Amino acid sequence: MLRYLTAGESHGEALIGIIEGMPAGVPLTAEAINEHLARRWLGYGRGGRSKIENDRVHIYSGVRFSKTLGSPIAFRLENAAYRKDRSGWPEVMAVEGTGEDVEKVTLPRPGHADLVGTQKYGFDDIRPVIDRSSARETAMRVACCSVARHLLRHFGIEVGSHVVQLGEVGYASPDAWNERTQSLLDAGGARAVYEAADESDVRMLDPDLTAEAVEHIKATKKEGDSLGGVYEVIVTGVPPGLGSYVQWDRRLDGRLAQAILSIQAQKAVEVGDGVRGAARPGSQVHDPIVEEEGTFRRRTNNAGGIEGGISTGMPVIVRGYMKPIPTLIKPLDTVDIATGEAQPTRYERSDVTSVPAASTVAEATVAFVLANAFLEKFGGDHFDEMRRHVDGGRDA
Ligand code: EPS
Repeated sequence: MLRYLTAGESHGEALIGIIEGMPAGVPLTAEAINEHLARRWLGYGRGGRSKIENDRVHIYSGVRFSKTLGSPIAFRLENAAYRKDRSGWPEVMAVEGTGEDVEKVTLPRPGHADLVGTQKYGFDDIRPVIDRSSARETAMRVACCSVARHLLRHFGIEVGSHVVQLGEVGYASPDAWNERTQSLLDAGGARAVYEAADESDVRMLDPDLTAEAVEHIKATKKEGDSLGGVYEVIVTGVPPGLGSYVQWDRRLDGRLAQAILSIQAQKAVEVGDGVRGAARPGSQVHDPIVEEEGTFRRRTNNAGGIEGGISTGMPVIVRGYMKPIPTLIKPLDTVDIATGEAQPTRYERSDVTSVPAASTVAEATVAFVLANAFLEKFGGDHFDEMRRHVDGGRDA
């Protein structure tokens, strides 16, 4: 089983991650991970921090001569913001000392972890909550999960995503983008989808919607506000039989939903046409089964590639819904935790939207879940052993 842990504060020295459970002998380089770290910074609407960071992972263990060893893989990612001249972060985030001279943050932002986190851990300063609950953590998550993603790639499984709604700008319904994604999937699987989305300033496949979304972000920025949105993650090359209906925590759809909702600011998940399907009669929802060239197929894929918590062999499709970022320029009502006085929130550097970034983080977390389900079925201690298991499974 694959598992990973991340550590690090947004304005601390660095982010640290460990992923364990990779078979030995899998080709892996830092460059393969850095590619996805760079993609996480894509998207119009990011704030000043995007000009400071240049995320490049340093691998400390678990890889030798560009191949995994089966041992834990340890990563480090620098926070360039910490090292920036006169940033003040080394003092604010000092590991030792009393912090007497450091100004406390006492105005919790509505919608953020600020208030609940401060209450839960008994702080009189919101800074530690801000720094660990920050989506900066997703940089290390992407690094760890990209290892899983590369394992899948060796078995022809690709994960891609595109944004389908940004604030109020979006497609009328999935029918409006399905044709576009289908032609990309036919041409090059989910990889073709993410590569096409990466060309757009907001990771939307439609150029007109891209232009509209950029204008929407600009106008929202002027208002001092923030935007959420929706993205779709598609996985191609998934063999049938991953996950199971026999126990709640083995259901693939449930595991994917948890992975998406574990990403900061995600509030809802949809598998296949889940939301639309809830309003339709069953005869219009369930994918008819047909026999083609000696195998079973579904004529449609409303189920998003999962039936009974098990992959069907059709593309896996999940959508994530992100709320607007809770750090706004426009003040919101709050209460000072030091004095109990009603106050407006204070301006802090932030992004207007990070839906395009969230879509790439979702790709990574979805890859992690699928790689785990893949290892459960076809796992081995070495890459070659896995390949034998996969070949055997294919024959079966
Ligand atoms: C974030 C606030 C911003 C974002 C950050 C997440 O950082 P800062 O407060 O330093 O301007 O840029 O995202 C990242 C640093 C990143 O790597 O994605 C927040 O409060 O969640």
